[in-house]
Amino acid sequence: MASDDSSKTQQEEIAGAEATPASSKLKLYSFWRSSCSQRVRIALNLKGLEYEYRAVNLLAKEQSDPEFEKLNPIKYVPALVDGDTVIGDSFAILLYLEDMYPQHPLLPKDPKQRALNIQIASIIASSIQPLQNYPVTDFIQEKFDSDEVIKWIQHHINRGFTAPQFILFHGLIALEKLLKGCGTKYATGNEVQLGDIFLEPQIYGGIKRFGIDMSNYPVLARLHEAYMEHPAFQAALPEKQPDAPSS
Ligand SMILES: N[C@@H](CCC(=O)N[C@@H](CS)C(=O)NCC(=O)O)C(=O)O
Repeated sequence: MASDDSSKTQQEEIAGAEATPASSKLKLYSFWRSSCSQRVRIALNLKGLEYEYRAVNLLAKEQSDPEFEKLNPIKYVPALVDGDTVIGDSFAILLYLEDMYPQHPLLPKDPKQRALNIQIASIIASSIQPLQNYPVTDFIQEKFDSDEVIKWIQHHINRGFTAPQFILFHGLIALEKLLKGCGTKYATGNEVQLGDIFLEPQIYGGIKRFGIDMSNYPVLARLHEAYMEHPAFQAALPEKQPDAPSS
């Protein structure tokens, strides 16, 4: 689904992106291991949208390249270029895609279900992922040793999955308990929706990178298995991306 144009320099690619007419293919600036990029990859796949994959190597600090900074002043991936529209935040990108490309809707019409999806997304985007981001972990690593860094990340991922922020808007039930009761294939229904798009990259990264024990979260563990069977999620996996290391 994704294509890589590795023959060009990043600057040439960005210059190309800026000059691109509105009708041409979407361009996603992404890093293979970035959970925020993974969210957008899942949504693009779900909506059947072809895109060019523009790798930004976070480990080589390419996010600080002045040309990339023009696209996204906060120097984070992902960034999406759609003609002359440039968006540099995964949540904003997903809402933009939802408005522009309504096929496979990500947000249900029912206000409660809609709020639940946004709540799941917001908790992950605001209260979990930012605490494991490189600027934070690099700072901690400077101050402490690497064992302390992994403990910090595990603490915040665990806390995020069970903490009071996971209380639903219409009742004081934690998200894990509510999802336990829902019995649908995915978090908020039998179709993949916005909440799922945020959940899976967080769960996947938690397992693969941070050693989170999912047996503490049976509902989330079951959902993870369902996501792993879904082609849109499979194609968005970190190791399937063109910039992923081969080994
Ligand atoms: N709120 C932003 C957060 C983006 C973000 O934190 N991206 C990370 C990768 S998942 C990043 O680019 N980090 C760059 C860095 O750590 O310097 C979004 O959802 O897009």
